[in-house]
Amino acid sequence: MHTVLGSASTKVVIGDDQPFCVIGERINPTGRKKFQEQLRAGDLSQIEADVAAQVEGGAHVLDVNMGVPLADEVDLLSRAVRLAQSLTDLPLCIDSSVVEALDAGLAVYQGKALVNSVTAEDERLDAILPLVKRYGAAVIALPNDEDEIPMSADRRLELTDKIIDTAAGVHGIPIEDIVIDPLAMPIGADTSVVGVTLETISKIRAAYGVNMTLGASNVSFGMPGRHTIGAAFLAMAAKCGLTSAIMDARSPQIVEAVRAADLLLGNDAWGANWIAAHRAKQAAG
Ligand code: THG
Repeated sequence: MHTVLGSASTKVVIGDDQPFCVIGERINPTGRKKFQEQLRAGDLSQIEADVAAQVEGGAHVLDVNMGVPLADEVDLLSRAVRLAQSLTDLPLCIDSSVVEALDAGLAVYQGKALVNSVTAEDERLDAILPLVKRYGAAVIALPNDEDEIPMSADRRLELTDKIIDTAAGVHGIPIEDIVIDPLAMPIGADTSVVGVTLETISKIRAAYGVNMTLGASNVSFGMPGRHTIGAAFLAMAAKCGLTSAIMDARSPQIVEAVRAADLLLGNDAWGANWIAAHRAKQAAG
């Protein structure tokens, strides 16, 4: 199953026979006080450095999130999408919980975007899926509903079923344009939560074969050695069937972990990508 994203000039394919897709998480003010203040003042200039660092780090897609308290997210997100597209040919993942902001971002986007995200809540499905369909985008969907973030893989599977029925069956969105987020939680809060995520990935892969992505940084939140944890997690998740992650593309440790996972899982014929990346690193000194 291939999810094809695009900018005006570049296509990116997510799939289990493709290199693991790195979605750079960095154009996001969460936890960044200075960036938040700049955005509140209408200054988007930090985005230039964030785009450059993630392209340099090997991102395939860039997530753009302008969730700043007390700011006009509709205006910020549409400006950020235009700015990011003027700086890079990589496709974008438009990340907001505000429906009007998603709409504004999609309206100015050139190409086929990834919408981040919808949940299994009826109200969210009704509001967001028509946008996805109208703009011909792909969408990330999270299997939680108004009642709960389920802590069992089987309940997440039931909600995935509801999402796919609604998106594909009711709204006519091609199943390959539905990317499920199996929900990654902090290991520091409860050491059983990542096992549930891995089980969810395996079960969704077996039942639907759809592409999946998740917020990889969630797993290591609050722990020391975040990148080591992220690297180990992503390699395991790739083996279970995860085909993409929203992750810190500036971290060589986690980016190299997914490139190594490609090689080890047979998604890097002759190790060509692995060896080319090694040579490029040597050449760069
Ligand atoms: N699933 C989906 N989308 C998502 C998430 C998810 N989008 C948002 C988030 N989770 C993924 N993006 C980020 C972005 C930044 C950080 C984590 C996840 C992060 N920021 C540092 C922090 O808060 O410590 C900021 C560090 C700094 O000061 O620079 O960790 O799960 N579908």
